[in-house]
Amino acid sequence: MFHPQGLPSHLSALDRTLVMGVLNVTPDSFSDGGLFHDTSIAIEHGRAMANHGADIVDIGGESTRPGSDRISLDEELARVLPVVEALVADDIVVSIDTMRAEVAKACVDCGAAIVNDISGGKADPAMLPYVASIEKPFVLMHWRGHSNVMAQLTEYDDVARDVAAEISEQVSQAVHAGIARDRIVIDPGIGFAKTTQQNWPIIQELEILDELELPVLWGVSRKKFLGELLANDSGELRDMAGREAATTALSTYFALAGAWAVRVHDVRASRDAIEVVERLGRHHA
Ligand code: PMM
Repeated sequence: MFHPQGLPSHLSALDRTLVMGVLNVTPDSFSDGGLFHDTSIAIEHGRAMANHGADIVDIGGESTRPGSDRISLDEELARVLPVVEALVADDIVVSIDTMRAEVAKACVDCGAAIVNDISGGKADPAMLPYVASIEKPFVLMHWRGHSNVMAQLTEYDDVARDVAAEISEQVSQAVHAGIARDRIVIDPGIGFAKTTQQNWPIIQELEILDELELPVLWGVSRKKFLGELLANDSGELRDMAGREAATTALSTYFALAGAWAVRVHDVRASRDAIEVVERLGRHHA
């Protein structure tokens, strides 16, 4: 298990896959839409995830649901900042899930420990220079375009290899902008500019990403490709809550493969899965 530089030391000391709990402070996010929009409820939910074993709580204010439009900078800041402040005050390690440098900066200034940019620096030209100016880990996700157009951006020759090559290119740009390579975490962006079926080879051939020799974060929790896998005989997708067991099965698989972290809604289930993997001995699996 290797960690990015700049991680809080109590997390760097852990020799297991980390669990990042998802905290979407959005009225329309696809998986927990609206539930945690209210600031105080969001804060309580973040605390509950920490109590259930989340190593990191990932706070996002902008929905990335397929087809969704962007919100304003002010709206995004108003959603995330009070939640970041409250959880940081509780000594919870917070990552900020944003494509905007200004949001990243405001949250890091309030104590956020990690910047998670689903565009890997491609959406906001100020993001890479900003991240280069701080000493925090940077989660760089594979990204081809905003949520309102990504369904049209799914042409690949060999999806697992193409995604790895495009991530490698994004990493080069980040390094070129001055971000130390050893602070970067990569993420193949499951569900982003991929058809549901295209997600599977990326997961099946996950060793291709290892060639980049960077820590890997996986975000599969409750995503549509699982709903489709578990659809009923009439073709109706499995509902969100009914996708948890499949999510946990994948957390087990990623932990066995030595993933740096999994980004999940049900923190306890994935922590338990990782405990089992550790008890069995990851390296002998
Ligand atoms: N997925 C979503 C949002 N942010 N960040 C990273 N690094 N990786 C992901 O896969 C990812 C993300 C969308 O899912 P959600 O609505 O459940 O948060």
